[in-house]
Amino acid sequence: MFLLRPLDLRDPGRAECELARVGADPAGVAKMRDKAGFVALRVDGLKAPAANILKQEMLSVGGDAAVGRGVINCSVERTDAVILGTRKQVRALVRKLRPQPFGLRVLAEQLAGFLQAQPPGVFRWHGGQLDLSSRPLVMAALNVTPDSFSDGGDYFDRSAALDRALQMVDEGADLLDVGGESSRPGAAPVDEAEELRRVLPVVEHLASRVGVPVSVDTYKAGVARRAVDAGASIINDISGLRMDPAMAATVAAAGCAVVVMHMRGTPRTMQTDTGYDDLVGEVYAGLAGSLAVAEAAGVPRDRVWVDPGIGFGKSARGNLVLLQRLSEFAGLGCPVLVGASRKSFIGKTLGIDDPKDRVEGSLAAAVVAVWNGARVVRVHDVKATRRAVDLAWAALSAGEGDG
Ligand code: HH2
Repeated sequence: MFLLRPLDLRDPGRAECELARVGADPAGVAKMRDKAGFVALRVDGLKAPAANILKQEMLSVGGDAAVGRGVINCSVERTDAVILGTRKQVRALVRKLRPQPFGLRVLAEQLAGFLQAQPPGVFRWHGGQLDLSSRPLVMAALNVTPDSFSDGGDYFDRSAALDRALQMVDEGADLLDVGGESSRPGAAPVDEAEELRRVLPVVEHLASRVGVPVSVDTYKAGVARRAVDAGASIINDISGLRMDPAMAATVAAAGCAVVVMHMRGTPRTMQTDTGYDDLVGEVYAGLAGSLAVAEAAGVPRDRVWVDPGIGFGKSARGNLVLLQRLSEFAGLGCPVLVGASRKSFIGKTLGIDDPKDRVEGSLAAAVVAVWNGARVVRVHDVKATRRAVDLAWAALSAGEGDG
């Protein structure tokens, strides 16, 4: 009997290490590392002739591509496709597709971009930056509202909000997210004047006194503008730049960073229909649409975080699926933020009604999120989350020593 064991070589660095460990020649290691990483890529809306060429070329390099069955006799005009192969095969495909017609040159460049993409190390905006490479960031939620789903009324009083903010920074928050309107399912909108009255004094106070950036949770361009003037660095827009048509231009003009989150409908309507044909595909397409809005308004992509919007128009099972498949959102090329803390899917899964009693479930969700690529977690229980995600990060980034 031989000692036969599986290896997890999705990470090219780990692949190099394992190939070198059996004594492979360094030149061979460089050639083989891209054979270790398997890639599956979905591409939507190919013309039928393009799909035929894609399939043939992928087969010719030893991989494959799944396309709609009507492609072969051109009984469909367009099809979606799934490209299956190693990184090396996809690299060869890029070379083969570049001279081809039917839009395949564009696809070749997109594939090349995907192969080269590196996770962003530093997140910059006009006047500030955050390091994304040394640990996951903890964004502390500070709800200056009477009715937020888990802490409504706790920090509605200004001095209670300020005390809590300082406490959360002490506990390890990397940024503070101030919100003046609850977005819990069924919540009614708050008018702009009231939202400003709640949020602005807190932002002003914190921006000059805490050493961490302040973000503001709003979908209203008017609130965003005043908040940035008061010292906020990031706008956290749960509508992904869609509810207020002036938001994208406001963010571009302010030079601040922005979180674009996926939500179907509005907080008032979002839980009426939580069914999707392809949940991850639709959330991904929605976020890609938000990125296009940002780009068209002149917001550079490296100033944007994306967020699949846990709890915003999704079923409990849908939220779990989003956590499970979170790594797919890395394809958007922006750092991924996840806000699962205390949400009802945790209550439903574990049978816990009181949102404040959902700490362990929230920590598990934060760890799964970080494990699957989230660089920022938006949470209420800062101290516990800091420890949990730091441990997850330590395990993720542990080197291959003797230990
Ligand atoms: N969740 C909430 C609010 N804002 N922003 C982002 N980017 N991602 C989220 O998941 C997210 C968010 C809901 O939580 P909370 O603010 O605590 O409650 P409420 O909306 O009731 O104030």
